Amino acid sequence: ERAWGWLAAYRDMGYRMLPLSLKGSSDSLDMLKAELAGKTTLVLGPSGAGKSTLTNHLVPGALAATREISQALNTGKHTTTSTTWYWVDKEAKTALIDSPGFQEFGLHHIDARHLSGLMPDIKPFVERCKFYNCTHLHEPGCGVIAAVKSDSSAGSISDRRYKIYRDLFAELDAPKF
Ligand SMILES: Nc1nc2c(ncn2[C@@H]2O[C@H](COP(=O)(O)OP(=O)(O)OP(=O)(O)O)[C@@H](O)[C@H]2O)c(=O)[nH]1
Ligand SMILES: [Mg+2]
Ligand SMILES: [Zn+2]
Repeated sequence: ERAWGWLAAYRDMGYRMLPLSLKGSSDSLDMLKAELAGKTTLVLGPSGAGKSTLTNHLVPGALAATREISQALNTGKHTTTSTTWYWVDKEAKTALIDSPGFQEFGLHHIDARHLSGLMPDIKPFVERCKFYNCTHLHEPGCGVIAAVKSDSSAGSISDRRYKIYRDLFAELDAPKF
């Protein structure tokens, strides 16, 4: 329930969410199958997220190795070490690509000043900023900061998303050497 709540900001941005439980039967897998039909899909996520488990559910005979997540670290163990293309159907129209889990998702090709324009929930408020080169971190008259403080559900930005903006900005703005 908590994870579903965290994802509300993404649902509001128009991303479709399918909750899946791969242990025990689930109807949601049928919805996913319908969604993937006729497409090539790359399965992405941190180690231990269940990418190979999902692959084995969708591709009978895939025999992709899966492993318990580390009790000590509560993270995956990088069980999958190479990227593999599987055909889901005999007609070879639907494909699934299982991939090794990532530890870090690099956005280093992005300029910190362009970040706000790339976040769909933050972008609409940028035009309300007083300064054209606003970083949305501390400036007076910032439309983004106003939207974070706003209570209205329509014209607002969630605290969690704004924190992600600030963390990414700091990371992208840090000296590279
Ligand atoms: N309870 C539960 N456990 C799951 C689910 N999906 C996967 N698991 C378990 O999570 C563990 C890790 O799953 P994997 O499929 O190996 O994860 P992965 O994303 O392929 O990991 P890497 O190959 O290391 O990137 C296994 O013990 C799975 O049985 C799920 O929906 N529910
Ligand atoms: Mg795997
Ligand atoms: Zn601003």
